[in-house]
Amino acid sequence: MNKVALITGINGQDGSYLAELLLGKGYVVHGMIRRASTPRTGHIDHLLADESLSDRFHLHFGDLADANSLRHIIDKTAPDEVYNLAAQSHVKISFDQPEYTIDVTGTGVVRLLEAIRNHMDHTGKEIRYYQAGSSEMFGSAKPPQSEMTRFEPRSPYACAKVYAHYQVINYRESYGMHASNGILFNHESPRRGEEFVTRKITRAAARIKLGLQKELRLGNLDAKRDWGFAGDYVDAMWRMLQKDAPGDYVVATAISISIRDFLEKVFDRLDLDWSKYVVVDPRFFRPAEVDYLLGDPSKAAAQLDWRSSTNITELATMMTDHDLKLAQAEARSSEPFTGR
Ligand code: NAP
Ligand code: F7E
Repeated sequence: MNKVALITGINGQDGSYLAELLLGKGYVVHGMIRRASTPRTGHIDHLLADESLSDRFHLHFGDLADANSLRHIIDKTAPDEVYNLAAQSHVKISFDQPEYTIDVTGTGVVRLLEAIRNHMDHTGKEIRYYQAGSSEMFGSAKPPQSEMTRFEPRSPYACAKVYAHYQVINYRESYGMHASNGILFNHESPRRGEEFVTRKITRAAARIKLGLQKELRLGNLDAKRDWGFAGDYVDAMWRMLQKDAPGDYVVATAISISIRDFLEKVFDRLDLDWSKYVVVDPRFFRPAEVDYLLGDPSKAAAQLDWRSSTNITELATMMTDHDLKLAQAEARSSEPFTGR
């Protein structure tokens, strides 16, 4: 029998990589998406178009803000594993929309856990749960940060993730659920949303190279992040749910560099000097900043046999080369029509 997984946020960066991973392992994969006026399935269109997957890949409309939809999807799909990747995931936007962020990213987790608990009570079936926790929860805690480090959150997003983290532990301890928290440090890819800093940089640098853009406006260049490749990180999520016992795991590369250093890697790849194009714009500063994140993934290495396989230079190159191709296509499509 194929295992059945439900992924919330399946059309996001991580959801699309996780869907590929699980389908490759023979799972039946159900994904939850929100209705949008313009379809947002770009990252999973190749899976939807693959006829060989038509009996193993299904989408359902639902929302973490809507408990009924969650109950309905859990009852209908009866999954063995639930990966909760959905969230309002942008830290700066969480300052503009704190209540909404807390409702979706925090309370939404309880709605989903209740739907799972209810299904388990009625059917006797075990459902394993993965929660997409974040290094943002560490906030201003001194690096390196591990599972033993105290959370010092610095944004509504981070506070909502801390709340969700403890609810997962609460469901584990109160109801014996196999519920695990991944504490994932920043992970990026060519599928990263364009409003996150790495992708904003690779998109802009490639467009600058081809004369499609003149400058790049950014906020704080001094913050340091431990950036890995999303394709590596979804494998750690899966490994957590294959363990006999649930747990909490830091997933990181153990290398941290600044935005400034990342800029240099990307612009160097394109033979450009970043300092000629970057403008620091206070509009992109945050009310409170997280200065320095550096993960200690020793527990994941020892207990999950997981390791990051893509270093930051390889990641910057992968994203820059991808975005250069996008910019080349854009340049071609904006060439004046010659009639030939
Ligand atoms: P992402 O690309 O922003 O994807 C988030 C997904 O959540 C999207 O599919 C989005 O759907 C969906 N979503 C948003 N609000 C929803 C709602 N109310 N109900 C249902 N779905 C909703 O994020 P990601 O980078 O893949 O990250 C996945 C998860 O890991 C998130 O929970 C994030 O907070 C967490 N995380 C990410 C990182 C990272 O570095 N990437 C690190 C640590 C933790 P739409 O397309 O409709 O908006
Ligand atoms: O910012 C600085 C910004 O938005 C990184 C999410 O996936 O990872 C992500 O959150 C740093 C910050 O990621 C700009 O101030 C400078 O210090 O790419 P980001 P994030 O805030 O670390 C964590 C682990 C998550 O869980 C989140 O879901 O870059 N920065 N200038 C900028 N950031 C942005 N977005 N835009 C700028 O122009």
